[in-house]
Amino acid sequence: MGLKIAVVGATGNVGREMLDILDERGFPVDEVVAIASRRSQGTNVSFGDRTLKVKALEHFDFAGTDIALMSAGGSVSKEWSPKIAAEGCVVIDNSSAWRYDSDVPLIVPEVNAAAIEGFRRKNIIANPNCSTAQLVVALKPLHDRARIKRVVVATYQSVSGAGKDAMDELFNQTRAVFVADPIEAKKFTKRIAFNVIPHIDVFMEDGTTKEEWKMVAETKKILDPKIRLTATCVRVPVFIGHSEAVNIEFEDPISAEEARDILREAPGCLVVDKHEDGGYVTPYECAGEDATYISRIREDITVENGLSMWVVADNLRKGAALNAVQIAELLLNRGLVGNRKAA
Ligand code: 11C
Repeated sequence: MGLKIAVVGATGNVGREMLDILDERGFPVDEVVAIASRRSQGTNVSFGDRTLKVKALEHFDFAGTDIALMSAGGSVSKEWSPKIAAEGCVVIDNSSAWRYDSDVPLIVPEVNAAAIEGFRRKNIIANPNCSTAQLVVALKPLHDRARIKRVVVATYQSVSGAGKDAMDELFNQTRAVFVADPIEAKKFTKRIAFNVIPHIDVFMEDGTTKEEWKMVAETKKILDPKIRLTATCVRVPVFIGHSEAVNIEFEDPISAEEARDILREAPGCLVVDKHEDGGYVTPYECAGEDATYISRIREDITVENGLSMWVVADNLRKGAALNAVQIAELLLNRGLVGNRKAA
């Protein structure tokens, strides 16, 4: 028997991707329900070759639903996840609302699958921020081999991370540049077309941004609290795909060649690292793909046991929807869902 799955936030960038991925991966569902705010009630979304009519969150009874894939933002999740979880439906939440709660596991299946058992405490599982997800997939196998001490990362994040309106803003501004129309910036603090903006999410008191803080806190929770990490997060005029320039210091020696071999075998990783023109992956090429791509692996001789590399992934997939569906698969494979009677 298949499961009953609700996708909450089904009309957004990530919600639509969740529906596509459930279908693509043949997730065993008896029923998929598309849910969004009252504003979107009655609109249609696609699930494979089917069309689902969107239901309003406020009117939906979650009793009898096995898993809710939530991508409706932090404040909706804060209010609704505990209510949904109390109905016996496991919530896999894509927002930052629950990530730092010690009673909620923060899961990247390739990295810390065993921690999923902790979901029983609140019936909620958190999905990490997109920039963290792809980073820890690439760091984990190297950490297992040579123990990471410190990471310095600069991100190049696509506008889709900021939602559909942000994608429209990049499109409209780019067009406006070509036809000499005035440039309007609403979603971003400065013009994003033909520009880069070193600011994602709100500023913290110490001058870092929340996006940078999340990378630190989430890497520690998912991978190892001893890892020291510093990030500079930058928005770039790319529609889909986050890129990261990563510098790592290890406790033990590790060569670029060994790192390449380890990453070639690592779950979720794909190494494309030819030392020639085009022998690396760019975000444009990773859009629509599931893997975390790793290129430009090289030794950093300015520190003891240092490596640098380039990590790229589709932020809507591995950074959000795919990771959430992989968590649902993990629940299923471990027999942690699917034993409920339909309401
Ligand atoms: C961005 N990483 O690119 C953000 C989007 O905490 O889930 C995801 C924010 C989050 O703007």
